[in-house]
Amino acid sequence: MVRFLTAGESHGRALVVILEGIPAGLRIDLESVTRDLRRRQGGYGRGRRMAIESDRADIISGVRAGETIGGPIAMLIENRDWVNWQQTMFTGAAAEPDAKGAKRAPVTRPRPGHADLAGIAKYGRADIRDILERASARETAARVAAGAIARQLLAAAGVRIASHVFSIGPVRLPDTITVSFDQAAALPDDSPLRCVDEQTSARMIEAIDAAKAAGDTMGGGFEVIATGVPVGLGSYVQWDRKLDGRLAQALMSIPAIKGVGVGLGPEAAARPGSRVHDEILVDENGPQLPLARPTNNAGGLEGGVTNGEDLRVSAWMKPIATLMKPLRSVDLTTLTESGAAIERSDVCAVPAAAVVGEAMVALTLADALVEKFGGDSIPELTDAVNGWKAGVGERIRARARQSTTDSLLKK
Ligand code: EPS
Repeated sequence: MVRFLTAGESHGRALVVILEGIPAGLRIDLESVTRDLRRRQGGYGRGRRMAIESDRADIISGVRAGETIGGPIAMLIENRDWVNWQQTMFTGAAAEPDAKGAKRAPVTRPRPGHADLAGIAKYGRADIRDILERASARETAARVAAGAIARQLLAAAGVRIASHVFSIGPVRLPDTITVSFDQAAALPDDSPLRCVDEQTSARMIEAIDAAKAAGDTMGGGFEVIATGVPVGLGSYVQWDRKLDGRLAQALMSIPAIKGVGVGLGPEAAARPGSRVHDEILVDENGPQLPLARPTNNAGGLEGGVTNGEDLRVSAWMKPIATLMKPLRSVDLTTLTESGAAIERSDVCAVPAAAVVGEAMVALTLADALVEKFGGDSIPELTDAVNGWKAGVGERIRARARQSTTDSLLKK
């Protein structure tokens, strides 16, 4: 089982992640972890915080001389901003005598759409900061570090992952454009919108600028594509083994994600079956099965099981809950109406969420891969994957040869 836990507050000292279940013998490329962290920090519409941070993960366990050794991998990502918060975010009974930064007043006016109100009621806290620090999307940096390791495990099994943004607010990539894995993978790391179409990107930037000028925020949608996925990950035999359900949970757990789709997603409900389901044709040169699918509306999943086509999952993000022109709220110290609190924030973080989406898909696929192929070391795992990929199509061919022979003998 590949699983992970994160810890850390947005303005605390650091984020921590523990990733468990990665087999021994995986060469770790730390540079590509840093690269994913940097991609997550980018995107048009981010706030001033991202100019402060320059995320880097320090590996503190589970790796020796550049290779995993089978134990839990712990990583630490420092918050550079911590120096400005030491008078507010200390863990002792009082701030250290040399603590830096301003002493901030408690936050008392919950932001509609944020975890503020539900959190304060649930945990019985007086200062909304106790809620927002952990509910902050800063936590997703830790997921991306874990996801970067999962991605390296998947690469050893021939699986690659990329993402692209298809909508910001009302601006959408035209329906006529279907984005291939290669197009998404070719997006430059510093692509402002992670959108494959230049004209649409320009309109997306305009929409974000307009929201910013109005003191408002913008959501949108992104798609994650995985290629080279072995046939047969996940299962239909029990509800919690369906890979589409597991991917949906992983993506829905990203802050502000309000909907997830597989393949065509909700659009499938508006079409007749003849325009949804992907026909099955014979193709002796198919990569895993001796078959071809002329379309991939199913997004590589049928019955909650991978079918060998590219895996395609989408997620829709609501606009960020901190508005510079605040919505009505209540000051909880006086129970009087008052504008919601304004915290420094982003106007739009959909491109960053797409990178987090890649990480969550990588972690979910790594778990499904290790579940099916097992193995405590990378050679064991890759032998099993390669044996399976070579054999799964051959078994279908052999069965077809057998039934042809059987029916000839019967005649
Ligand atoms: C966030 C608010 C902003 C974002 C932050 C998420 O942070 P701050 O309050 O420090 O300005 O920049 O995102 C990150 C720090 C990050 O690393 O993505 C929030 O309230 O969720």
